[in-house]
Amino acid sequence: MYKFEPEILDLYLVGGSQNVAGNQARFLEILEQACQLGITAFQYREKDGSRLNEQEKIALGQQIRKITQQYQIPLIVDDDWQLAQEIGADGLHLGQNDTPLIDLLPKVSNLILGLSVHDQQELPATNILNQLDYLGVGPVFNTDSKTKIQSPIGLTGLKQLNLITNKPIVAIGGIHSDNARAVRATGVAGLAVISAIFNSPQPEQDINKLKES
Ligand code: 3NM
Repeated sequence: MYKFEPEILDLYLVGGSQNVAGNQARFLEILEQACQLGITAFQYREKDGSRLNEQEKIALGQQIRKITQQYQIPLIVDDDWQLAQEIGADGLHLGQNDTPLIDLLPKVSNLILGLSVHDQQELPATNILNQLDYLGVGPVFNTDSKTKIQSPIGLTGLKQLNLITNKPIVAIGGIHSDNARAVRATGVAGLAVISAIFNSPQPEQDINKLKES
């Protein structure tokens, strides 16, 4: 079990079987390669077109857990606190429309906790904010990886949000090796990506570029 450190946000990979057209073997292969090449956290996000049922999610989650444990990478589960506990994950990431954190707190107090925020209006009240370890902020740019996406906040919006909160921020949405440096220049703690790694024809090169940005 990991204690939260902002450094784990540095290069935060997000994904689920839907990001590789349901090919679980390919998914695990890319995850393992990314762990070897130095991602600093992984978020298991089975959503947006996922075809897995609960049992299949648990089975895939257990395989993910083995890989992340082997490489000592913190594993965070999106949205589903029961899945997070079932597979022994290190953290839980919640969206604005997921179960309210106030109701969940007693069940997830052992986990690293993150919340997705689009703009200042979505920042939670201080009593909730105090329970969170980090914020996921986006989409910074346009992205095809998420349905029901809000309008991009751009680098200016990201920088502003980073200035008004003291929580570490991981930026997300349309981040690739060619714009990573500009995103880091806003002062955020790290970058979260799906397609930049899962859809990359040259993952090794792209992961190195994302890390060095
Ligand atoms: N959340 P890609 S954007 C999962 O804005 C997710 O909260 C977002 O995928 C948010 O790196 C997004 O391929 C998709 O653009 C990120």
